[in-house]
Amino acid sequence: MGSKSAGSVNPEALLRVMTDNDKTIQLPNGLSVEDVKRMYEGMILIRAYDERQKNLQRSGRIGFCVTSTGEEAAQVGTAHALEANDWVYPYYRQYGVLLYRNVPMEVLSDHLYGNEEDLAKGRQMPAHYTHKDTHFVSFSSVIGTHLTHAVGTAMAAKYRKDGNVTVTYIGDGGTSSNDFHSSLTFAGVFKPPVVMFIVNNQYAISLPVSKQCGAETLHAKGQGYGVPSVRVDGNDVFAVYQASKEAFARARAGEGPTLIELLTYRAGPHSSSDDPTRYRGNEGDQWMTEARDPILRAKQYMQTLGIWSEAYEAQVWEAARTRINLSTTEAEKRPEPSWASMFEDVYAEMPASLARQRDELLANESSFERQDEGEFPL
Ligand SMILES: Cc1ncc(C[n+]2csc(CCOP(=O)(O)OP(=O)(O)O)c2C)c(N)n1
Repeated sequence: MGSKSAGSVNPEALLRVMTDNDKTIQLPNGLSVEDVKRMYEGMILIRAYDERQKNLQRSGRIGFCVTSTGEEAAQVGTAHALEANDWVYPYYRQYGVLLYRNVPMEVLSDHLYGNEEDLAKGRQMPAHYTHKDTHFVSFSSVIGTHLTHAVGTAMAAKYRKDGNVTVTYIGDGGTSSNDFHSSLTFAGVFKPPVVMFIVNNQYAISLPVSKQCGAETLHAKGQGYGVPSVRVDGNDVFAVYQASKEAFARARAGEGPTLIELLTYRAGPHSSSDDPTRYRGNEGDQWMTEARDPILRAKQYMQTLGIWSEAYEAQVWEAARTRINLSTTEAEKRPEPSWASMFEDVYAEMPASLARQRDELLANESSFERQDEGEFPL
């Protein structure tokens, strides 16, 4: 890792495996050709999912969506290094990590529609995915609050000595939140097995990083808390994997937390309610090139290795699109959650006052109209 000591932060240092001119790179330790293909296919699945989400939203079939186009490596590179029982505290842009953990596609599609099979029962905003079986914890829209929960979960793993690592992700904007400070303060002192990824996609909605923070890099923030930190080319899937693997190994060995800044770019809008051309023109197009797009960069590397072909590419896209389209088509047919479900999961035994309200609502259901959610504000 570039910087193991919290005392040294070099703003020039950026961990990269795929360089601009040299396509004869050495794969990080332990990565096989099968791994490379799995990572590549994982990135394409995210992009295909985004393509579908966008189309569904623009044609009025879902209310809102969040995409992560251009940030696929910052998800897949981390997910490939995780063990099955590790805990994940994402924010709204890491559904690619969930996909990479082989959850059924329905988990994502049902949530997109907020239908009766949605694991959040339609009570969360879209893009607040959750999946208990893979330790993928639901996100609170209040930016940063999940960071302290992640550190707490890692603290529990330390007490239990169960060997699990907790990872959490926060955007560049989120590093200005109070909870970023609280979580790093605690992590620096008690040294639980937690790895915090700053997904520096260079914007917090319309605000560029230069207007969010006076420091030259965001990984520099780790130094003040005594947390070792490293800055990584977040569009280089192999570098992201290498930094993640090293940090997870340190955490499992009892050596405590790591802060990893993944430098990437949000090529699309903040959400389906945003129009980035209004604050940055066509800047985003410059990040979808062979030199910068994480998928195109990995593809060039695979071409050099002789493990990429047009037929392979077509087959990977076809499989991804078919899987996603079948699943979203089914999700669209499922009914919305029942009104009675609003009253569930609050108390182990429903108090009589709540039961009365539920019965009254159900007795008068036909006199209420369901409201379309319309445009979301974010
Ligand atoms: C505490 C809080 N403040 C403001 C918001 C509104 N908000 C939602 S997303 C967002 C931008 C977050 O940007 P960043 O952390 O860089 O992540 P990105 O969306 O770029 O991936 C803001 C300001 C919020 N949800 N919570």
